Amino acid sequence: MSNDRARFLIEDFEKTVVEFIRRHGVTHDEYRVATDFVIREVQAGEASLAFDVLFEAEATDNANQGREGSIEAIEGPFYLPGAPMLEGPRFVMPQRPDEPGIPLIFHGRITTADGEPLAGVELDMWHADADGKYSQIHPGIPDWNLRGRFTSEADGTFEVTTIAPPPYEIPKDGPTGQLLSVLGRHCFRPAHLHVKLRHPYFGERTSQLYFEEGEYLDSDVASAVRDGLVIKPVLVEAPDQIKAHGLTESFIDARYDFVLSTARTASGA
Ligand code: MBD
Ligand code: FE
Repeated sequence: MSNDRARFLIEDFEKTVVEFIRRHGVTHDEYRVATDFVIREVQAGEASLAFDVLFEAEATDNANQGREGSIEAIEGPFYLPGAPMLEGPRFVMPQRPDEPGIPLIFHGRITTADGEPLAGVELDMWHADADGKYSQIHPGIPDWNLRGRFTSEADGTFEVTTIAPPPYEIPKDGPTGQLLSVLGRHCFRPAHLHVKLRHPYFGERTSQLYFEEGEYLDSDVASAVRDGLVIKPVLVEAPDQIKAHGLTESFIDARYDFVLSTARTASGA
């Protein structure tokens, strides 16, 4: 962000808040409740949770405006850089030996808008465990559990084995949970996988995939579900398929094909 842009945004933000304070006759006590909220949220380890829930989808939609290729999604508050690089040939997300949850195979293909396969794209994935908890955010989970990086193959395909995440519930006892309770909203996000893609030419893209017919798709507390991000989970029970994927029980197959492009669409500026 340039200095000019920062100055423009900060000044307009200031003006907007000043008008808001006047219009509603905000008292000093009310003002202090608001600033204390920001401090409490950070102190509670919730980072940008409340802001991401309320506003991040809006900013992400702006970023998607007029750009060709797969749309981007909100990052959310729980991404951590530096996740382990997974060892092939079969990529398996870091997990406990007794990791609860139904196995999930997430796979697909990464291409340019012209359909050229993109090899060596780094996928950096993170998601909640079967209790709806993220490692290094919620206590009692090994550091890099269900966080890992892997790469696409020469033909642009990728495949990783993990477990299916459940819907995510924002902790009700923290500042963000309290705020949502004042608003009379539930604390749930639909089940989702977070993944960032990195490529030397196309740069970094942040995606997030949801599952068709999952709970809370229509009432995501973060209002972040978009048509282009919902994938179809297919339960696979055939013993030969289970074996072929190195598994011992039925699994969910979920596919998403990424298209990377730097081009602007006709509707874009
Ligand atoms: C999450 O897991 C998340 O992705 C967002 C946006 C907000 C809260 C928890
Ligand atoms: Fe999340």
